[in-house]
Amino acid sequence: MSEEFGLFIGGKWESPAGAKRFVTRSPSTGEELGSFVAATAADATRAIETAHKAFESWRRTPAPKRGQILLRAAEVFKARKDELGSFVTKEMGKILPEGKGDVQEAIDFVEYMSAEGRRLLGETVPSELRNKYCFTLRQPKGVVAAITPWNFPVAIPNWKIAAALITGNTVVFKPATNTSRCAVELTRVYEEAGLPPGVLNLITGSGSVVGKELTTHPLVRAVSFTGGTDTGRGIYTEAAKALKYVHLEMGGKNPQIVMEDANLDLAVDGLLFGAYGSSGQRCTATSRLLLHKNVYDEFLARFLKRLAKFRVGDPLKEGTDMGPVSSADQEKKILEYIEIGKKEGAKLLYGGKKLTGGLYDKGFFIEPTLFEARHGMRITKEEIFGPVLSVIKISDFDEAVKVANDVEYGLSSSIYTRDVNRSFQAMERLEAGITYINAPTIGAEVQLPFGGIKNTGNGGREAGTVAIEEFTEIKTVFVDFSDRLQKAQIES
Ligand code: UN1
Repeated sequence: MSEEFGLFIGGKWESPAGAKRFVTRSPSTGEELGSFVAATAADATRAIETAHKAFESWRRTPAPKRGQILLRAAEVFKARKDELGSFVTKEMGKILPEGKGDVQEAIDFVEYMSAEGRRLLGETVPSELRNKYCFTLRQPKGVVAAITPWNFPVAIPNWKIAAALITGNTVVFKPATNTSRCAVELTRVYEEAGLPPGVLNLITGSGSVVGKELTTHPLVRAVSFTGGTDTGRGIYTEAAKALKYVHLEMGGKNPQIVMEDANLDLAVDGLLFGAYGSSGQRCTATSRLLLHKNVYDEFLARFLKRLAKFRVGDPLKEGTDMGPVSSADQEKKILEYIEIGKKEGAKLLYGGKKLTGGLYDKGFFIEPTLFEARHGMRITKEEIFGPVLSVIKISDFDEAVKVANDVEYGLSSSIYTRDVNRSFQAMERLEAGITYINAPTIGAEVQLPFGGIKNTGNGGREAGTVAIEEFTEIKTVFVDFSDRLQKAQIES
């Protein structure tokens, strides 16, 4: 029997009597990691109302004081980093160094946001009239729904939660079901840090049951979502009817361009990490290699040599390069895409199979896969979200940019070249929220904005100081100390 966990509402862990439950399991071993409440719409309503009650007092808590609580949370995350990192690895399968990296990204961001409590900058601008001041304030929106994915089960919820909390919002947190244990542990960190009751509430369970409540309830003022494009589109449409602010972070089809003058070994290292890190299950994962014809054979020879030594296995074991994919559903979808690739005539250069035998039989292990493809095939345009990379031959820089941009997404992008002019041209011309020069498509840092264009998002950014914008309203204030009626636009 798995350990049972409840919902966290109003500062209390509760297990509603007769609640339906579900378990999460390790995608490498099948081991159960906990039993969780499948929240109902009524539970979601209760969490929203509780967050709303807590809002008045939390918004009036001075932002630097809110920051102190976040700083304590960062300390607890630090103290529990190894343990939480191993929960990430156990529950979604990325290798332990990446599991710990997930937690480190949360620590970095929570620390960073704690200091924002002493800024929350507005603008002071001159008035056109005498004896009058004009400035702006940042104010919280109210109750925020954070709907988060399983691929970064600690970092991504924290991007939303810490930014929402520092700005004075209260939160209802709805994590992906298959990383509910990470979500419980994360919530406990804030509880231990002394966050007042009701300020952060956790509801576990499926999006189809509680999602509607979170996107339509009038007390929810903002919805911040990271996940699949179809779900995001649904949320956006639903929430629009209630005029809610929605922030969406969705798919990617991120290219790594390798030009003829690139440092090839560096580009090989970057590609291994970008394409197969977290088993390709990052929104920022490299899924297309756009390789210049002059170095095509040489680069692939070096890459394939490295792939032959790539170790897929137990993600908790030191030395493993890649763990399983996160679930049976993921495995099915990825294997289907591999079949699609073969049917559309892409040539399998490496991998392509589900791994079996020994420990592989207990989990969802797929070989790192490399297709030689033509631009336009489905595998070169649709997000696979797995360890499947397509290489496309390109003749020159213009073609590389054209192919890179000819997809519906625009999250991350990368170019390997030693030509400084080309690097700057790439920065300008690649249609993506993020461009790396001589580095892989993954590895964003929290003090910079994160997000994408086209169908990756709806215009907002997470992380960096722009994260503050996501969760605040701007109040414009005019202070007239002339003691008479002054008429803007009319008086001179
Ligand atoms: C994601 O895949 O949704 O840049 C987030 C990176 C990580 C964050 C990825 N720091 O790959």
